[in-house]
Amino acid sequence: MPLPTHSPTEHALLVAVERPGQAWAAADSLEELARLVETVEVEVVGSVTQKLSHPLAGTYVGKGKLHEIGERQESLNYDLVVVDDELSPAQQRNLEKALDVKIVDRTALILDVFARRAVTHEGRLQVELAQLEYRLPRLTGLWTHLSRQGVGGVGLRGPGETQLESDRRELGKRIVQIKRELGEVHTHRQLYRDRRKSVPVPVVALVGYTNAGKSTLLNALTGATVMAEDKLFATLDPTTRRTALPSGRDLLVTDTVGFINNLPTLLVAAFRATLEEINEATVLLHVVDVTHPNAAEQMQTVAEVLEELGADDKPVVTALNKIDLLADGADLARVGDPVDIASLLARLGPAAALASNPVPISAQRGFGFEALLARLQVALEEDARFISVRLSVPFARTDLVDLFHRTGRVEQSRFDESGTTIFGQIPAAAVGRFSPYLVVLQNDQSPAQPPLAATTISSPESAA
Ligand SMILES: Nc1nc2c(ncn2[C@@H]2O[C@H](COP(=O)(O)OP(=O)(O)OP(=O)(O)O)[C@@H](O)[C@H]2O)c(=O)[nH]1
Ligand SMILES: [Mg+2]
Repeated sequence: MPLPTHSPTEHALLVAVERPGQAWAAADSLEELARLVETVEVEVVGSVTQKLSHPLAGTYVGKGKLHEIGERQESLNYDLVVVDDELSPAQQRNLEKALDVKIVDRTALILDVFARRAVTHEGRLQVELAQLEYRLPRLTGLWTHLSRQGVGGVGLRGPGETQLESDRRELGKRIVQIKRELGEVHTHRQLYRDRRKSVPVPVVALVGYTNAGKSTLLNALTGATVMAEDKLFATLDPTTRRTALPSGRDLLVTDTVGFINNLPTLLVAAFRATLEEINEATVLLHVVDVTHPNAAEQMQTVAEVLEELGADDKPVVTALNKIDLLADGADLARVGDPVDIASLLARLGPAAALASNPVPISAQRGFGFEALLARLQVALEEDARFISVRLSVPFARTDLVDLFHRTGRVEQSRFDESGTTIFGQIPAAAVGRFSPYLVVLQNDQSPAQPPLAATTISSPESAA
């Protein structure tokens, strides 16, 4: 007899707190949460939101709302409640107690989606690491749950040790073991990258919100066969393939994991090695689904994650993707016209400012690739061109000093009561980021003469 392939579907009620001034409207965030829930084959039966200045420390939502959620159980018959935030262990425990139903928070849900998607050894280890780190502070809840059901414990404890202590110890041991294994995988990957660097081929990393079309673009540009699907987090593992620039020069393109609003910090930490691919790239190719109703919020999220990764100093080319969906019929060229770039950008509102070097494309239909590659070539050439500059910043802008250290080559630096002065070289493409504190000294790559009197000079290290 064939086994049933589907377990009976679980039903979920979604819960969110709407707070003033949040980047994502609660309704939009809930819509995305619903897609994530469907990804793990759970059916959404309803949603509840509450306007609060901030979620309550005890039970996330207020008493009245809690009551409402409880009452809905009868009509909606949900099996679990999914909360659109990361809950503290206490919030989760209190909610579980008050509602007597399984509570899943946004972080656990995203971890679950990742766990389903992970295929490679490294991907699996990284997800497991994030899951264990998530569980560790929440072990108390697990234990009381188990003790309620009267399972676990017997014969498993060491002498004088509670179940909780031994569970913690086991988790801790597994975390150490995974970190060691990951360390080995990462060393291997670093070796591979170093070997790649010995032949200086420029690397472009595809970045962007999940489902924006990164893998579709990689496949179309390089003939790769990475799985591209209408699914959140279709890609978890990085893939690098070769293509050619209009000049004939080789170019490596790397596809990697997409971003999402409220990307759990634990995941970013666990995937740091994978995300390193982004930091190692010369230029970032930000793929935006410009047809998505939340394209602007998605761009903002991508900008925030890039900042968190310390990759916000890279030159960016923005691919405004999926424009075929805006061109009813075959008239792609018109949507991609220079005049219409303005209307594409207008869809993004203030987030249009984040779209540096915008190029309209359709990854699926192969439209706009020529312009895209030409723009990438310019960005790569600009990045390779360093110019000599003097930067003088007040102390309030030490962020620019950091940026200089990250993007450029510091030759000399000094500081006095008015701030910091740096002499050195930065990529021509980065000049705009330092305005209005920058003076261009020399427009070529030859090293600048030391322009400071020796007595006022300190080494970059001692000035930092
Ligand atoms: N209409 C249209 N659909 C596209 C285009 N590019 C990608 N898609 C679709 O968008 C969905 C997501 O594409 P992917 O390439 O998997 O997106 P991704 O950015 O790699 O997503 P993750 O790996 O989840 O981060 C797929 O269903 C693609 O077919 C496009 O230019 N036009
Ligand atoms: Mg992908």
